[in-house]
Amino acid sequence: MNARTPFDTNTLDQLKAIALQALTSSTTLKALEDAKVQYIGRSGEITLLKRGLKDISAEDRPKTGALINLVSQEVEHAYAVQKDALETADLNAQLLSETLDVTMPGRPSPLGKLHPLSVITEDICSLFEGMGFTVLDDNACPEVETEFFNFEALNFPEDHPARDMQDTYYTEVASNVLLRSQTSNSQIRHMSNNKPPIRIISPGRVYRNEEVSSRKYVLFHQIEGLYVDKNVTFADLKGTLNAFISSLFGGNERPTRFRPSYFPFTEPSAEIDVQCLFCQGDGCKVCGHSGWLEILGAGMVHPNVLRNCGIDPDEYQGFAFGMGVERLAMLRDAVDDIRIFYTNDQRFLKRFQPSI
Ligand code: 2NL
Repeated sequence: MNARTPFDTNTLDQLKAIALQALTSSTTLKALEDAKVQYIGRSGEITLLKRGLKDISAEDRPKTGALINLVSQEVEHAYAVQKDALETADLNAQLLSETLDVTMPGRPSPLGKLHPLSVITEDICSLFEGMGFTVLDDNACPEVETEFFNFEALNFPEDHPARDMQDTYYTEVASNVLLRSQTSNSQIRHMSNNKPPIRIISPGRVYRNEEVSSRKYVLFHQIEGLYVDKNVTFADLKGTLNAFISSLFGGNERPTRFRPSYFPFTEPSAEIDVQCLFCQGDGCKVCGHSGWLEILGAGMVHPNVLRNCGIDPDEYQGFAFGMGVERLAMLRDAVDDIRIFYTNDQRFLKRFQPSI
């Protein structure tokens, strides 16, 4: 009996057609792998046919073997082609989903700004630095201070009204401990520890027990300045402050007016007005129709103050001055209510230019 011929070429063609169909219609790599396993995997239908060759007569084996190999190669090729196509499609889909349009505008991240009080404080300090003054580190000086550094060293008489409970915040720590009402404490400490020549600027926060209004608040910022050396005169004071005022308000020389005044810590003392920035002296609501705005207090350091700090007033003289930062910012930036500086109202803060 002839060895059986399990292969009928029609069956082989059908198997090939089914396998090719299964592979080429796979739309995912998973389906493709499943089809591969089913037909040309280790126990796949075509693989099994190859294994069956050993049962075929030696006579038919080469021909049948060649046929099966041909089919197997075709199916392998179809698998490789489809695999390549699906992998390329997957990659394209991935690239598409990860596409970045580098020309798209970025999401804006709001820029922080320095507070207007910080801006004007820096402006003022750097103007004085340009004239040889050194800015004292406000963090190095206490805001909770003793009566000695806030009043006594500054030649305030014991019964001076500024020492009164109405103006100064006293603490419950001790009867002589208070919140400083001016930054002079910083300068007193500096003068006590350093020898002339002394040229310093002391910015900082000060407290006064005021009735709150659009012009007054219970805290404000002050910048004081002090120059102690041999042969310092009132002319030096005038020259320095006139130069400062013109630089701060910009442009040409601004007319100023020095009026006699009184402070316990300076003698003689003056209050300094600048010609109104809004009406140029013609008179308006801001300057109360006087044409002048008061912006500074100043004077020659009182001999008692120098003495209190261990400096001989016969050898050294000095001038000193002080200004309210809020008041200057209100004038320069046209702000009509001091309280707005402390509310963190974004509509107000956004008026000012980004500082970084
Ligand atoms: C002000 C007016 C002033 C001073 C402050 C001062 C400091 C020392 C000695 C002498 Cl250590 N004087 N400071 C002088 C005159 C005026 O401040 O701030 N008005 C708002």
